Amino acid sequence: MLTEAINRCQQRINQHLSTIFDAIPENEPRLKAAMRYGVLLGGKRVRPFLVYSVGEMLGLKTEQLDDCAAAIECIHAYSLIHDDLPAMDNDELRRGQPTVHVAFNEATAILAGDALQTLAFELISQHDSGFSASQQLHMVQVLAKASGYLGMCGGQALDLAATDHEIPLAELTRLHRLKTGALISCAVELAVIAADIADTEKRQLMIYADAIGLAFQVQDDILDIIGSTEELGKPQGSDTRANKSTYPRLLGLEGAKATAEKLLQEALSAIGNLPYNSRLIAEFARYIIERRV
Ligand code: GRG
Repeated sequence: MLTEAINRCQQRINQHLSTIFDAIPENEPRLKAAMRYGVLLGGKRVRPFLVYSVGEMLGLKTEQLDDCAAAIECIHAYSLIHDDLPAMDNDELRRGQPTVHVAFNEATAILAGDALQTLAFELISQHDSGFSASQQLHMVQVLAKASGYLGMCGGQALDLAATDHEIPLAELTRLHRLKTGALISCAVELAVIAADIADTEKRQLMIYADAIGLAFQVQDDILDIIGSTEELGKPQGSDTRANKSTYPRLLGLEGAKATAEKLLQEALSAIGNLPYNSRLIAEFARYIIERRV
C-alpha cells in the first residue's frame, strides 16, 4: 500500500512540475533548463508525499494539493542546489548526477535556486487556487518561516558554524529541527491549512510532523554510517561527516537507532486517536526510519 502510494505521488508531482515548467515562457532558456534540471531529476519526493497523504486523509482532492506539493518541492530543490555550491558543501554529484553548478555553472545555479524559491510562493498565491485569501496568506507565512531565518536557512547557518567541532545533543537536535525538520513539518502544515481542520487535531498532526522531521535526519545520519543503497560505491562504515556531530557519533549507532524508534512511537501516538484513517501516514512514519535511501 505504501510503496504504491509513494510511486503514485512521485508520478503525480513529476507530472505537475513538468506541466508548470511547460507553461513557463522561454525568455531565459538556460536558467529555465537549470531550474527544471534541479527540480525534476529524481528525488524521493518526501515533502510532496506528506502534502498529498495528509491532505487526502483530511478529505481534500489530489488536484487541490498539487500546487502546495510543487511549492514545497521547489523550496527543497533550491536548498539542495545552493547546498551543493562550492561556497557550501561543494558537491559534484546529487542523486548520482552532476550537480546544477557542474551541469550549468555557479552563477546559473545560484539564480536557479533563487528563482525556484520565488516560484514556490508564486504557486501558492495564485488567485484561482480554490483556497480563501486568508488560507493562502497563512500558507505563504508558514512556507516563508519554515524556509527562512527561523527555519531551514537558520539551520544551515548553524550547521556551517558547527563544522570541525563537536556540539552537544540538544544543539544538534535544534540544528536539525530547523535545517531538515522545519520544511517537513511545513509540508504537513500546508495540508492542514488547506483542509482547515480544528486546532486540537492540527496540534496532533504537528507533533507527528515534528517527530518524523527529526527522525528523518537521525536516519540520514545512520545511513551515512551503514551505507545507503544510493551510495553503493561508498565503503560501508565510512563516516563522511567525520568533522561534524551526528546522532551516531554522539549516541553510538544503537543509541541513534533507539532515538529513531522513540521518535517513530511519538509520531504514531500523536495520530493514534485522530478521527481520520491515518494508516498511510503511520506507515510512512515507519518508512522514514527504515528507509535505505
Ligand atoms: C542552502 C538554505 C540552504 C539550505 C540547505 C536541506 C539542506 C539545507 C541541505 C541538504 C543537506 C543534507 C544532506 C541534509 C540532510 C537531510 C536532507 C534534507 C537530505 C536531502 O533530502 P531528501 O533525502 O532528498 O529528501 P531527495 O534527493 O530524496 O529529494
